[in-house]
Amino acid sequence: MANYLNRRNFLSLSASALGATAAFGGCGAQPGGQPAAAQARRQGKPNIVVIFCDDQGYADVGCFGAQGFSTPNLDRMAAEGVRFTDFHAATAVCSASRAALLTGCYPERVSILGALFPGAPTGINSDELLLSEMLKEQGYATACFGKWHLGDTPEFLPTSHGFDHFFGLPYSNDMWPNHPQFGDQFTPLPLLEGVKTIAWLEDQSLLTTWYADRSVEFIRRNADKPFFLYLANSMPHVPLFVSDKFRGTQPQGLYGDVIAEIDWSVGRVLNELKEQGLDENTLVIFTSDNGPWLSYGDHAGSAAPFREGKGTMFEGGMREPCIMRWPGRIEPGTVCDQLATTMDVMPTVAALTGGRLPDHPIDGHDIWPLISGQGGAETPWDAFYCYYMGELQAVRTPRWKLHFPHRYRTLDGRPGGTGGIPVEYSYKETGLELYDMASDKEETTDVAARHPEVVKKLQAIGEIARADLGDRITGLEGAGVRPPGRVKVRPANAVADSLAETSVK
Ligand SMILES: [Ca+2]
Repeated sequence: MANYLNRRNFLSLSASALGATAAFGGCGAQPGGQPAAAQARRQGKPNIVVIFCDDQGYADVGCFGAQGFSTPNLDRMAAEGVRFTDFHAATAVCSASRAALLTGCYPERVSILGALFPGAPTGINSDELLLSEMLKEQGYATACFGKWHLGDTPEFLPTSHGFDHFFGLPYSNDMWPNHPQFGDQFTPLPLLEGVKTIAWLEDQSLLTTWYADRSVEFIRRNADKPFFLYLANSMPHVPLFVSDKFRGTQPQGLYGDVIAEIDWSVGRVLNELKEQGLDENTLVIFTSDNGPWLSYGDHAGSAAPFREGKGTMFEGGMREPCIMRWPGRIEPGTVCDQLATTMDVMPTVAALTGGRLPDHPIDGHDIWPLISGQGGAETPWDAFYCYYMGELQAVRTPRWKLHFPHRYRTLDGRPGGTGGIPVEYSYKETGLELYDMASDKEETTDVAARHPEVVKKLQAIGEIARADLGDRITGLEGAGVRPPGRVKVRPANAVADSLAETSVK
């Protein structure tokens, strides 16, 4: 019988998890022997580390403007690498955003929209080539520690999609009976090792620590061969949990404590790379899946200075803090202000490692010229389609952003909730609105009337997008849409299909 985690048996699970870690890392190499081994393979394929946080906002990192908490490790990572200031998740919600990161495609192309609920009838299609599979084909050791959220039945889980190891949550950490509004719709939250549930969580205080422990152990154990580590922190998605190490440490409060612990986790990964002599053979990427969940108020982050947050395609919903570090290959302390996206990770890593890209179309671009600061390098994105839940809500060019008329959620100036209880959103409608991203990245002033020729050009881009990927606003089907994976046998704990497919989270 699986353990239920509460404060009382917290230590026992902690011990068992650590035991599992020890067994998992049992063939770990001796640290003393690593630098030489690592040196020998420096001419070989680089290690890839992607640290992907959940709902962390643009301003939730010190060097991106954090207020009330500090992130010394992320700031150091930026000082040693490149910081992107116009970097985007493909959309503003969890599952869809993760599908884009791992396939290099718009979520609409691979038909993973919104946030999949427990027992969802769909997941990532096995015909898609994931970043993990592309690297696995090249002999990489691969691990996913954290939140998955591309389907929770065995055929959709990480170990069926190119990952040797998975430890973490199959979906969001609020999809549990303790949800402040919808608890009666959820079954207990499983903690998975591979495809096996090893515990039902009632306390998430050690999640960030467990993921960090696993990550460090994985790096140590694979120091002499290429590896891909996907550290997908469950935090700072609500409900917020932090270990005793960081509780009460930041002036902002619990949210700041949670980010401080994530920062500590990043520091542990970077320190282990250094310890193992792998700094100069490892590309580390840090970013987030979407902007802050503003209705949670003091339990949400900040996208300042951008408009709105998670669940919208204003910049606050999907412009993310992004840092990349690779000593010797990336110029330290640089800033890239060119448009780039999470969809670029897959083709960039493919180019760096000599990996195979799929035969079917993908949407991302190789952005190594931007990452490495090649003189005068400009964004390869002529147009970025801003889709949310199948709706083409806006299109972006490097200079302009045109919103198509659509409904969006907003607090409309009201404060968010407190203590983990959200307030209700209001809903508003945009018109056909044009923003000049060069002078008004905050999207405050509609200049459509002043630039009719630009509006026309971006409307034409919108037509191209709709023909390819469809649009639920205009009811168009896209010719370039591929199907999701579908479960063969429905699990007993499935939430209603309608909820799974239509919920906006
Ligand atoms: Ca998210």
